[in-house]
Amino acid sequence: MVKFKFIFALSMLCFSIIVKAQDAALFSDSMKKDMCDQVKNAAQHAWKGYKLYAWGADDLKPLTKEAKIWYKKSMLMTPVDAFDTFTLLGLNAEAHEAKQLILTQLNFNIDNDVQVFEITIRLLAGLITAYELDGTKKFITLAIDLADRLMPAFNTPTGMPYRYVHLQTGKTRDHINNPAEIGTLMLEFGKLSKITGNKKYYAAAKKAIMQVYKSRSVIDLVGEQIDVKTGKWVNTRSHIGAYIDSYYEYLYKSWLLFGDNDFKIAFENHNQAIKKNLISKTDHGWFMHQVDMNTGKEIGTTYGALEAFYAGLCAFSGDIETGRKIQEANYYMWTRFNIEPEEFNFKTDSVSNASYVFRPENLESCFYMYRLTRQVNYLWQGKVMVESILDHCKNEVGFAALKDVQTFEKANSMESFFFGETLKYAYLIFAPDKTLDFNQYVLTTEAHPFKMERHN
Ligand code: DMJ
Repeated sequence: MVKFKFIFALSMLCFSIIVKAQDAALFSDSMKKDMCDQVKNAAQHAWKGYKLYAWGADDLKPLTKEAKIWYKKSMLMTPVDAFDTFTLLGLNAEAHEAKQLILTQLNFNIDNDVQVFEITIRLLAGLITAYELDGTKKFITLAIDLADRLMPAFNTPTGMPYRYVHLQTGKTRDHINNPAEIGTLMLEFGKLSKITGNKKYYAAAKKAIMQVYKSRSVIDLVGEQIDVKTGKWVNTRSHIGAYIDSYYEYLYKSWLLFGDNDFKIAFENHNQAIKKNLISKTDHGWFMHQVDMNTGKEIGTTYGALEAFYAGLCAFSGDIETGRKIQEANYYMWTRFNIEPEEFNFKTDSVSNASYVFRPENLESCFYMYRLTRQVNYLWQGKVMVESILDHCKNEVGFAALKDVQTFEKANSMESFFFGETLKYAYLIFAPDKTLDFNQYVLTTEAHPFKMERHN
């Protein structure tokens, strides 16, 4: 037993020396270029599969080689999410094909109710960025038409939107909404006001996100679900994961994009409360847990792929040290289970949801950490994460999500955010800074870059 312990300790020591040496090792320009090329090849491979088996649909189902359509008619989720990624990656032929498809086939006159949040972050954002990058007027005409069809969702007593709205009739449904789906409209609707000069979009989205802020608890946290008719919380679980995450992200980024101080004040109050109430410090880095929004009492120790975004946001908003500790936990989560699982319990070290659906947040934080610190260990982290996705998710027609990261069993899904976000961050980690200049662009929650307004 003593001998075993000695061998174990020795091998751990060797392992940590190798990791430290790797951290310090030079990551040469040709290695960066190789990573960029790998990502470009992956984007081309996935697009080829979409073209062959799902042309004109929302997504490709990579295992059955079928088209997936979200609603009654395709809204071209994949081409719209992918267009700016192709442009940034210099994949001009692919960008051209996506553009032609959008300009000739996209039409929002669909007899269906749609989820306001998903349609906004993928389509409205994608079209706005396409317009800013490419200048073709039809992109913004489509964006305005879509936004006008979504606007009835905001007609509630509180100004916080319903979750669903019918694209033809404006009929709404689902009055129990959540901070992420309410708040993560601000960049898109606000930007549309700036582009068109019509203030109604900014006003509606600001009223909605600020209403969530006004509903915060005495300890400056928000819960998981709120009734948009009454303004009452119906679920007081507080955390930085699903249903809340990008509400915080949009407060900070809305301040950056529009220079409106109300967003800054709100973000800073929340950010302090998050750091005070939600961080669990462990030997593997700092994870984030769940509490009751009113008392701050811990009610869960689940962490996962979505939560990983906060390291980047934290560093980007000025606190690099906390970002660093959380990214350490993010990377632990990734390497502990081959590829990060959707959720695991960081206290018991056990997986509670083993899927990997191409979530980009860990790569996103790695990108911010590298850009902000220039520390080469983030390039090594990026390499490990990106290569594990490319190796284990690839099939003959594209890339498939994983049902179980522990067995690498594949799932029949290739989400449009694989193009919009995952491949984009994978590329940006290694690409020259000028590919995306922090001082000129703010990335939306779906990683669509919006040009910054000049504000005083
Ligand atoms: C994306 O649609 C967005 O990043 C959203 O904020 C969260 N979910 C997915 C990616 O995980």
